[in-house]
Amino acid sequence: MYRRQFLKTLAIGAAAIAPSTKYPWSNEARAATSTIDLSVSSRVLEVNGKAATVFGLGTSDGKPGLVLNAGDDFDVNLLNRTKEDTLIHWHGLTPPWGMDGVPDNPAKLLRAGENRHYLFPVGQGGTHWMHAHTLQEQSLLAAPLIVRTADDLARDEQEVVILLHDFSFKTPEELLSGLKAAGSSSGGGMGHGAMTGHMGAGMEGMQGMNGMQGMHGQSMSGMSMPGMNMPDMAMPGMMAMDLNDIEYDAYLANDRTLDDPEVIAVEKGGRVRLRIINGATATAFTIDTGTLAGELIAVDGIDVVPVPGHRFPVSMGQRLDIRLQVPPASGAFPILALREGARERSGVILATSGASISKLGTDAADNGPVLDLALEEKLQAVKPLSPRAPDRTYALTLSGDMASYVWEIGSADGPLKVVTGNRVELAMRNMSMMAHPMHLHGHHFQVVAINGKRIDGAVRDTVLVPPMAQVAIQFDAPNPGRWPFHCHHLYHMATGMMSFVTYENAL
Ligand SMILES: [Cu+2]
Repeated sequence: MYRRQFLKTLAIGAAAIAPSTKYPWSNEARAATSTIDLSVSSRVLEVNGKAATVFGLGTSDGKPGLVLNAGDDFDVNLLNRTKEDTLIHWHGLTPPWGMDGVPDNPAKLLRAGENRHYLFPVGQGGTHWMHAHTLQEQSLLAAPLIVRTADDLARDEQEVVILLHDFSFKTPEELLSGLKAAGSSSGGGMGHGAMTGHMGAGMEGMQGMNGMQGMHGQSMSGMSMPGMNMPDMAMPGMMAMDLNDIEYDAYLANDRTLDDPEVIAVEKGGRVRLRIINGATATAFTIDTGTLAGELIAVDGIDVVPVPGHRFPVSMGQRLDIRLQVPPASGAFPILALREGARERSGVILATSGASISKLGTDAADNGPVLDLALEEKLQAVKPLSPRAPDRTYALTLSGDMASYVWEIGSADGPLKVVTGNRVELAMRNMSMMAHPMHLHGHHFQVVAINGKRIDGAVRDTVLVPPMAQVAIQFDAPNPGRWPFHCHHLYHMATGMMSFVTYENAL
């Protein structure tokens, strides 16, 4: 194929481009005829010129992540090569409950040196990922899990996988205790952590979003303005929309900062499919494709009716597949991830042969946009759920006590119980000042309402519920278990924003 020949024979201008060979995620998927060895290991990474010991997660040949073919088995032997107990969750796949990877639910942690075999259908294709469901996620225990369809393989399109992360030289335990201490000393939540998300910062981000309306027609209509649509919450001191809990030391794209970004060789006039994974634990981003026109074709690995644009929000746990057309002339095309409500950014550079690449700083001139539901409202699943009245509906309230840094999912309808074959609706209302990307394990759901308006939205596995917003999702229940339903902000989850959907017929 032309694409493959191009990739093999590409002559790189010696000094202009240093192509990365570190990320072989664009290699051919291996035939799933035998068990794949996948190891959790320890590795040393250089961040901001300093050495950092982090986790690695990859195959025995040293390659990070997994690339599989849709319809094959997920036939994996997971080996813990570290000195710590750990376990891996397959985010986006729908394994049987026993193989889901949340410690003691029900599987035990994998001890040092121990290995465990996983075997289940990998399902339809998509951009997925895998990560520890523990604080180890902060120490980069995460990797892409790409499942390609036959159509993906036949398409003349270059695949570029981008795994985003937030990085700190502090341990996750230190970060968590810092959040709790700052919360309890602030007497009401103002100023806990490194609060960069006061309304001022938020408003700048919103103006940024305003400015992009012309580009892809997003409106501010879906923006939930904290405090403004809740007149009975007249608390002037609480006008802070808390965007970022933690000031990180770096924001990484494929393990690198924009001071030394990955440069990915692309073909003049070629087509690129970005597979973007927000593996950050506590940071939302907006993807900015710069001068290249983008087309969003899938969210959380599941196809949507394409949406053109240059900027696309991606919260923690979520994935975006964006198709790009590279122009026929040579050039360098940064694909940036803008930190929400702040100036930091990360990203990679796509570059054709002969392109000169100018240095990009890690800080932008303006704050990144504040994430809202404007895009979510427009998304339409290519294959929606069949229309059906839910058998069970649960009204859920997302809330938090910033002072003690305790987060909660409350249900007005009791514990989340379902029976195999049910259609279930979860109607969430966020009564806190932080956004919560809500993730359901073991299932894909469809977004069916936003702020009270019914939609035939995206099918996905993680949906953002901004402050004071309401989002309802529906899913069918074919997969017995006690399935985690939680916020994908690691520290919200660790401090209580975790619940379970339990199949009462099967446990
Ligand atoms: Cu949260």
